[in-house]
Amino acid sequence: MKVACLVKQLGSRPVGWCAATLAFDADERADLPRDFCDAYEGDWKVLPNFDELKPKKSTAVPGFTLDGRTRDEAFGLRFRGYLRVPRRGVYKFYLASDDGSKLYIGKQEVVDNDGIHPVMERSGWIALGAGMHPITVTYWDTAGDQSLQVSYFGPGIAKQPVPAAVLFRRKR
Ligand SMILES: [Ca+2]
Repeated sequence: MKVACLVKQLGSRPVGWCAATLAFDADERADLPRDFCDAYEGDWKVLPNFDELKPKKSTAVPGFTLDGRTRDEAFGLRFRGYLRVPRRGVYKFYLASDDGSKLYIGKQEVVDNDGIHPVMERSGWIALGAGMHPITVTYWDTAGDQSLQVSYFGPGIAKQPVPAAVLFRRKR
């Protein structure tokens, strides 16, 4: 596979392949995920399983920001939507967070930056087909400072924060 060779040349371990592209018709698409960000409250030591928790609030924040949180300590956020990538290729995703965070494309965990720590960046690679891919970012903070930045790098895309303009939801 060409893409696998590229990853090998880059000297990084690929975390998985996501060749399947979720195709949306243009009229099935809406720009802003209205329930893009679910906010939770709890005093955890690692990222919780948000599937087992009831969110306190769901909001349509513009991208991966902490604006949807309900308080400044002992809280968690889960962002879920679809990411549009323009070209087939290998993409690198970065999470810089205080405290912990993870990023998934589909069910594939691409970046694991969990743990209690000051702002720290970790990254991971994944091969993506052009089009829409389900993206999930989970984040939590126990105390003190809090921050989250989700960035990516790929064919024709210099490393930059993932902009809200490439995030979508399906119309219901
Ligand atoms: Ca903190």
